[in-house]
Amino acid sequence: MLNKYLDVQPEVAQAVAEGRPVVALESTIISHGMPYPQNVETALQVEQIVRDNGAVPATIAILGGRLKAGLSKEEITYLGKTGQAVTKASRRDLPVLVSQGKDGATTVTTTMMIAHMAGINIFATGGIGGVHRGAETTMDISADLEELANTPVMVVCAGAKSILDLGLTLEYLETHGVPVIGYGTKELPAFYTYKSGFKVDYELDTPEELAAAFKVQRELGLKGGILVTNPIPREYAMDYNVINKAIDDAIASSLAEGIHGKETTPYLLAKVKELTGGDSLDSNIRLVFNNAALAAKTAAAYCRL
Ligand code: PSU
Ligand code: MN
Repeated sequence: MLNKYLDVQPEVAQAVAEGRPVVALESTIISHGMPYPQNVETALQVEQIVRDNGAVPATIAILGGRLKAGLSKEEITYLGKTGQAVTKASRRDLPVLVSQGKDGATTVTTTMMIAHMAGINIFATGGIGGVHRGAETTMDISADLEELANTPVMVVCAGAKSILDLGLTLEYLETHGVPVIGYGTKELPAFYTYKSGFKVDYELDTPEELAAAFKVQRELGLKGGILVTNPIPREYAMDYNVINKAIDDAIASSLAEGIHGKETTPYLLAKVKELTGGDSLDSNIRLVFNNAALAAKTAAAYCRL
């Protein structure tokens, strides 16, 4: 709370101090995950959905070298308009961005870190990073997994896109002791689809059950977070074969173009959207709304425990 580099918005700080529910939201999804203006519209609607479900939203970013927990509408609009020109900021980017007074859009990793510094323990997003396909040679494994292993924040997502190797991603989380929970499902959702062919560790069916598991994890003194995978509502899901063909084609073109490192995920997200003629964007927006509502209800349930 007393981190000298951290600015917590007054409404957020007050809710945290009074033990009221707060939900953290990331900003790479705004700058790198969706095009303008849908990114700004979505980010503002997500904040409203968090409020409608009983929690205070705290969108997180780095602005002018300050770690921000809670953004104004103007700050969200700035990130959305600047788009990919904002640095995508993972854990390794913080020292230089902050010391140089720069801006950064926070990934799942840095959003978890800053949320934790601000005393926020539940975070809603779309999809997490994970073990990329071909990681056995590229070693491309998202820092998001390591953060889940170490930082005590519950992350509510819609699973992970099959731009990743979902099996290896689950293995990595198991090795690091991160519980992977299916919300109302025993199967890992794959972001655009509610099916992936992979099982989750546990199915829990209510926000109260999610909150209780998180509470026990904290009280046992276990380090690390919990990953809640919340399937996209069926009416917004994409056709399994259509989306997987687009993902396979996107990966093939990333290899042909020699894309690597931090560019890989934004490249694949943009390519999939292009290949599906934009259909994937509507699904993407709907699943983020769904996750925001569940995270807010879970934050409220956690505060009642
Ligand atoms: N996956 C998605 N949508 C996203 C991201 C991942 O389906 O917006 C973003 C998140 O911010 C995530 C980051 O934390 O990409 C992971 O990037 P990398 O794979 O470079 O670690
Ligand atoms: Mn990577």
